[in-house]
Amino acid sequence: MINKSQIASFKSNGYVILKGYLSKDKIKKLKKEIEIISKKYDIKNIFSSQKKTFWKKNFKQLNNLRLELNYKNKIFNNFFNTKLFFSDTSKIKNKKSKKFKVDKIRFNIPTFKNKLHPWHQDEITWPNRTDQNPVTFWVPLVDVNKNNGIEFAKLSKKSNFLLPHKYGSNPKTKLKFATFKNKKILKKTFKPILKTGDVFIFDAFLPHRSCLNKTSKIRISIDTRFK
Ligand SMILES: O=C(O)CCC(=O)C(=O)O
Ligand SMILES: [Fe+2]
Repeated sequence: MINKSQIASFKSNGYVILKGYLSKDKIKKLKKEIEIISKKYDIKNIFSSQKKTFWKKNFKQLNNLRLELNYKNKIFNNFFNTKLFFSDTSKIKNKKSKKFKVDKIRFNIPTFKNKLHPWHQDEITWPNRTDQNPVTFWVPLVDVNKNNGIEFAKLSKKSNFLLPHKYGSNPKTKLKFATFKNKKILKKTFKPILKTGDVFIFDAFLPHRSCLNKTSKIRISIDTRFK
């Protein structure tokens, strides 16, 4: 459960780290499910260290696996509706929370650059649902650090508006790969070190991007949202 000082910190900074927020057991069960479903896609030992050729060879099937987990899996769908996320969002917002239906399972595959999110604010990525200021619960299923995690801007003052973005070059993914026109604000950044069970929550205006995965293991994380 989120405490008062964490709520205060979230409000003044636009983010807060919640240490030991979920049980390790809960995360283990999600990983177990991934391992079970991954067999269907002929992917063995998905959470082990693997050579680059393994990730290359399985790239397509990993994407199919991710899509199944994201959109068709009961256990993950239940996780997207975790009661604790609802109740803590209510506490943060001082009103009854609702689901903001953007839930993603991210596969950050070793050394693959092309699917990584460049610097952005999440507000740009849902043009039909702006001004709702959802809270994102970013949940790593493996330990993360500067070599496989996520990077945030450390601003002198919390941002409350959308900064100018330029769109991605592919019309199909132009919003997904939108990035800041002016990168000067990104002088100071931080990459949280998180253990399984820790959760990072942030608002729609906090600039962030994916770290390149420099390890030999996949980084899987979930981002799920409430308003
Ligand atoms: O997990 C990542 O690498 C980036 C995720 C992201 O941009 C988000 O959760 O909004
Ligand atoms: Fe994002």
